[in-house]
Amino acid sequence: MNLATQNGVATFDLHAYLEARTKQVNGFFEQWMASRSEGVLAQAIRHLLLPGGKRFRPVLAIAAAEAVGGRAEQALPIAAAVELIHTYSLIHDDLPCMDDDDERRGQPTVHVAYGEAIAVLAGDALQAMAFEVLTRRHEDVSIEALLATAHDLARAAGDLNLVGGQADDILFGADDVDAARLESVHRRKTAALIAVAIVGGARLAGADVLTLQRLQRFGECMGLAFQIADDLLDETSEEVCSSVRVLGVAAARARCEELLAQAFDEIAELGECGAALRALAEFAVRRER
Ligand code: GRG
Repeated sequence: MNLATQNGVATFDLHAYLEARTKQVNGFFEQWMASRSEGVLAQAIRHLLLPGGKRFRPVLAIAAAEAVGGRAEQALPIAAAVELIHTYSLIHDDLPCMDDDDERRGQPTVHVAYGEAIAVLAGDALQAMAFEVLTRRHEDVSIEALLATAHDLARAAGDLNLVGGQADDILFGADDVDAARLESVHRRKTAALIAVAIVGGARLAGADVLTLQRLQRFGECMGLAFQIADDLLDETSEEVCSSVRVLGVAAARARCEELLAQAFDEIAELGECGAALRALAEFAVRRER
């Protein structure tokens, strides 16, 4: 376990954990993408996928597998698949017909660098690639767990969650959004994908049903808190579904803390094995990027 010492007390070293697991995820993508073509579409995909962002979702999948006694390698299929869906959603979200953003992670967005048509296709390809990487042959992972995880990922990415949440986000006017509708959009647009990373990682590592149910609730609370923290980082945003616009800064902060406490409660049974997941949940709420 990654332990550091603070005032003589052992604490979880999140920095070292994030660095090691992110390296593992990046190594996986580098190797996997090396086997793809060198054409414009592959370049557009690489543009956002490599070197990538925080890799928060894949690291969560790995942490969940390890929390239930499994190994990082068992979680890699869902870790990679969720990151591919996340990457596609960012490419499409930046398009002129959606948020119309020119920059992401300090770089030109994919449509600025490669044109709108290629950006749409890069997103489409990434969505299919997610299921390709998840469902190929894996050692040490049961077919039943893979099938259930593929089903969960399809639900998290489709009309019921990611795309449905995005549609409501676009369709709602400022007067339509109260606290309940805000949370419903955030649940579907952000929390569902985070939860499927966690539950998928644990399921592929062989977790029992009760643990999976707890991890699902943990993921939902943490995913919601992650989105509120994101809104707090962008305090001046006029977005219709911004927590700061709908709730105000103080209430958004309070809700974030409440969700973090609830998330901790959900995985209390994991004890020391849940140290990485707790540290990641705390990071989701207190991060500065
Ligand atoms: C276009 C189908 C479709 C969906 C778009 C995910 C999404 C829905 C839009 C992206 C914009 C956004 C603010 C989404 C909420 C989720 C979120 C906080 C994304 C940012 O995730 P990070 O912080 O990003 O993990 P990095 O860059 O670190 O990967």
